[in-house]
Amino acid sequence: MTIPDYAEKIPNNVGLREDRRLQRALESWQPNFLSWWESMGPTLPTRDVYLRTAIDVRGEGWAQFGHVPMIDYRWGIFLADRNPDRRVAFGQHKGEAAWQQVPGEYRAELQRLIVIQGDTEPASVEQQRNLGATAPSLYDLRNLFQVNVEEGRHLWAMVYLLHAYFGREGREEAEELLHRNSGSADSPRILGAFNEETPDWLSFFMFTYFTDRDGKYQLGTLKESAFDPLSRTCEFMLKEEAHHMMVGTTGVDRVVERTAQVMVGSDTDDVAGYGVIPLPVIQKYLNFHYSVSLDLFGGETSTNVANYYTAGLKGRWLEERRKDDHQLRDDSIMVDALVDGDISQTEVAALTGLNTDLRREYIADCTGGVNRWNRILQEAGLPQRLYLPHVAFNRKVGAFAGIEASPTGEKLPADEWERRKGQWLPTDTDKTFVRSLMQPVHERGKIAAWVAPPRNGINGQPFDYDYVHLA
Ligand code: BYC
Repeated sequence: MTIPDYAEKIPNNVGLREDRRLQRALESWQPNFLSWWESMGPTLPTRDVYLRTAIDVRGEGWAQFGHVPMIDYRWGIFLADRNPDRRVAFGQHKGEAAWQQVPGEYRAELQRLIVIQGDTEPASVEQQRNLGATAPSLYDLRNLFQVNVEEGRHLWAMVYLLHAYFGREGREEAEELLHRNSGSADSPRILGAFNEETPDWLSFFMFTYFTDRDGKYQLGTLKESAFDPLSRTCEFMLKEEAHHMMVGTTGVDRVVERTAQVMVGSDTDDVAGYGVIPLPVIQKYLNFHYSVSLDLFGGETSTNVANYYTAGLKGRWLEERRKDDHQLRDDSIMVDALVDGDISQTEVAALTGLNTDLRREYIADCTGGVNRWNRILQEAGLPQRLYLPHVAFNRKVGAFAGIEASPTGEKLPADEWERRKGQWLPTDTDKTFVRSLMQPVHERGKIAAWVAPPRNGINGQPFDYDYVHLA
């Protein structure tokens, strides 16, 4: 079961060959996926790319590297190994054997969770489709494409579940995943952040830091699911996701590092004229991507999430390490709220506050990135620091959706927000400036002037390796 079969049209470790109906259904979805990839995937023509392909689900040697034309990438279906003794770790079914099939009473909710997760994967490929044309180096270009093919594989992961466990409705949802498009007026992607543009590489690094990190946390909670195939799928996706996070973390590191170098070298904060991105602009991009990613966790209180938890569909981050009864019927939690119109907190049942619980885990993780970027500034001898804006800043979902707040958490009247928002969020001028720096560097071993080179190459290769052959 665990060794993927690469002789198959669809590489997989789920024994697809033994289930002809399912195999035929997925094989008829495959050309639709490929035509979606051709029309909505990366636009820069390439001959081949140095890509990682999953070949096993276990241990160190789970992937192999090699130059492959992207369209020939072996998108496959890989689930982590099954633990035959696995038990449900939380909710009303705690202690029962994990489910190998979808219980009828939870069909609609599970399908909805899988569709929402599945919808984000192709959305991000669509958002990033034009970035190849302005890549700062071949190393970065290769990382972009690696992220893209793996998001494509994550779509396959969700489509497999829809086809295998949700019958005709599941197959219809799988088609819809290819028909909705990021930013489309008629049929947009489901969640807000996935309809925003990723027009430049600073946005890409911020997206892979902040928005992919939401993916890490949501996949972490679905990995706890009582529905074992979903759990095993997410477990393997998280392995691939670590690279996406590395691209974001080190991408922002390298932007901050380069800006700091020029600030020190030219003895000024006003470095736009030197062809690097000023710290206040980096902060505005951070503010934007962080706040739209906070929205992805849903409302501070949600009966949906309480039901998902009680039913065993979606757990908490690191559920099994939590020291409580894993049912939470009598527990409470403080959540962010508007109290008498003021930004404050209120106590609610722990179950309805689970989106807040997950968002807090995420925020703590994001703090790690900011500390890291501030260390770069500190080591350069600079007094400036980056920060995470307040949770009420620029929110469109949840308790603070109806108000405006500054990055330090003061509630603002609408007219003051309108007047001052350009200090905190990227303005058209900022975006035009950042875009003006995005001149492609597609030459081996060279890099754009606004970003520092990486400390390490990919898979032990040097920075000046021929990571991508353009067409
Ligand atoms: N935009 O009850 P509430 C990733 C809707 S990223 C628009 O608080 P709930 C990736 C909500 O659907 C991870 N609508 O929500 C990253 C609900 O609608 P209905 C993706 C939103 O259900 C980078 C209503 O508002 N995975 O993998 O508790 C690259 C009330 O909301 C938004 C998942 O999200 C929004 N931002 O929580 C590639 C996991 N937020 O029912 C990939 C699956 C909420 O009233 N999804 N709404 O029509 C879930 O767990 C939950 O559905 C959510 C929302 C956390 C998204």
